[in-house]
Amino acid sequence: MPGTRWFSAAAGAVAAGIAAAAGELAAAALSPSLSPVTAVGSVVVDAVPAPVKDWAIAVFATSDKTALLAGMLLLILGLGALCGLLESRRPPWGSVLLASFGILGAAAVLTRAQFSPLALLPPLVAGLAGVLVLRGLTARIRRYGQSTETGARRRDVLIAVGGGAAVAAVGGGLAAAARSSQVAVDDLRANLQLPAPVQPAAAVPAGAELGVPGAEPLITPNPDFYRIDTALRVPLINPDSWRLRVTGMVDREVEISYADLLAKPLQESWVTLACVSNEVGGSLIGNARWLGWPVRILLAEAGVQPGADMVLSRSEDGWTATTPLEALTDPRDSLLAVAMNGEPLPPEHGFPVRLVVPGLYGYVSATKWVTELTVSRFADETSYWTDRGWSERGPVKLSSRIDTPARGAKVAAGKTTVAGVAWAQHTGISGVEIRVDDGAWQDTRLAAGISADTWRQFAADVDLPEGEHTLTVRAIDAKGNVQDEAQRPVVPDGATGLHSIRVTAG
Ligand SMILES: Nc1nc2c(c(=O)[nH]1)N[C@H]1C(S)=C(S)[C@@H](COP(=O)(O)O)O[C@H]1N2
Ligand SMILES: [Mo]
Repeated sequence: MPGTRWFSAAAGAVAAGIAAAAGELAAAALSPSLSPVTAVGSVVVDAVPAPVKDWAIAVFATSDKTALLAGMLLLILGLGALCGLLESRRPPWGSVLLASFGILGAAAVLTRAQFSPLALLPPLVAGLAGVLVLRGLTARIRRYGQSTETGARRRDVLIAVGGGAAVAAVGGGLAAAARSSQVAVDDLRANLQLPAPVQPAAAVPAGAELGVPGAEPLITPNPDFYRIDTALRVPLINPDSWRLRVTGMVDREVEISYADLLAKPLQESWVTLACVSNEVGGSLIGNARWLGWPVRILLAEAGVQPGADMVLSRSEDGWTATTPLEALTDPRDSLLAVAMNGEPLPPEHGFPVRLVVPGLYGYVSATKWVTELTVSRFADETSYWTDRGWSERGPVKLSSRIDTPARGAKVAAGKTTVAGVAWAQHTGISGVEIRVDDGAWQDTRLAAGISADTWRQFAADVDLPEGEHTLTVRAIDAKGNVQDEAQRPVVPDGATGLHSIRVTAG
């Protein structure tokens, strides 16, 4: 039948267009910092030789991205047309080829620094949407090709292909709009000039970083910092329109802008942040240098009224935390933080502003994308996690973790270096001990600490005869409390127990 070939190519292009739009829209919702198209684009940029890359970066870096996007769009539609032709001649190979682009997209996502498991979904959604549309359209074209009443069948095909093209265009437009607001905020963030702290962070003492291979670094690089939140998409907040309001039991409500905040005398401190869901030995903990303004001063400006004992902080996406008032007003310098390790807060860590409270688990204190502080009373209000069975109070528990050797590792018999971290935020660590099997507790070399609010590294050389061994660690805090060895689950207020690992020496 004349024209079926064109129809097949058009059907493939439409299917690919819908696939791309679906993938980008899914990414806008699930993983704004990493979409299938950007992942594939970045892999290509990484793979091409330097001169081409320089050219590509120049194109990317200037605002002339339109040409590049148009090129990618043409490529997607062209490959789609190929899939359409293949599907009409040799089904199901067109669908297989289209699906394989989705899988390639997922593979590209895996290679990126911004990778998160959620970012794998959009390319798979794209592949699935593309295959469904391609199969539906191809079936219609086949019916037209085999039919005698070609007029009605032809109209059917035209409407389906045309409708599909419209869906792809609208979806693509929406995805592009979502993307451009993301890019706008990214640009604003990248071009921010942060003021120098009036009070810089304590210098890291020599010897605080033991540098034992396999152990976590003393300072967690931002891309490696654990991320925990309920936000399905990272809130995109333009710092120019961000406001923080102080409300509730205060003498006067206060509202500050981002510019107001940056104009305050900012200070920097090292704080180890931990999640209440961190299992003994887990990795939901990280240490960073935070730049911010003490919440204490803001609350004093608002004038806290007598009777208040709690501050409810609310984020742009509605999440809430309830923090004991004294943790925000005592000299521990809880911060309204704007920067992490010297750069504006990464979007997923609360850009433009978050709370950082030394000594408390994140769920009762570390509100990201914070927009409101309501001075209140524990008797009057609850928050996101305290409504779900978690404890009202969440002081971080004394704990320690073995980083190296890894669990289940095989090591050479003889001397082995055991190293890791211990923390007792806002109290400080005074010692860490290691035990081999049921032996006596042995002292470890405790690295210098940055402050009582940060974790400390330890290392010890232990002698392991050939065979299987259990290594156990325990910490002692600055008040002399020994880490609790009773095993308790993370609910309702944080796990206890000692971190033990099995290793084989041979
Ligand atoms: N807006 C918002 N802030 C939040 C959360 C959240 O779900 N939403 N989770 C909290 C929890 S439970 C923790 S442990 C810390 C984690 O901070 P991070 O993702 O920067 O490591 O953020 C806290 N702040
Ligand atoms: Mo958490």
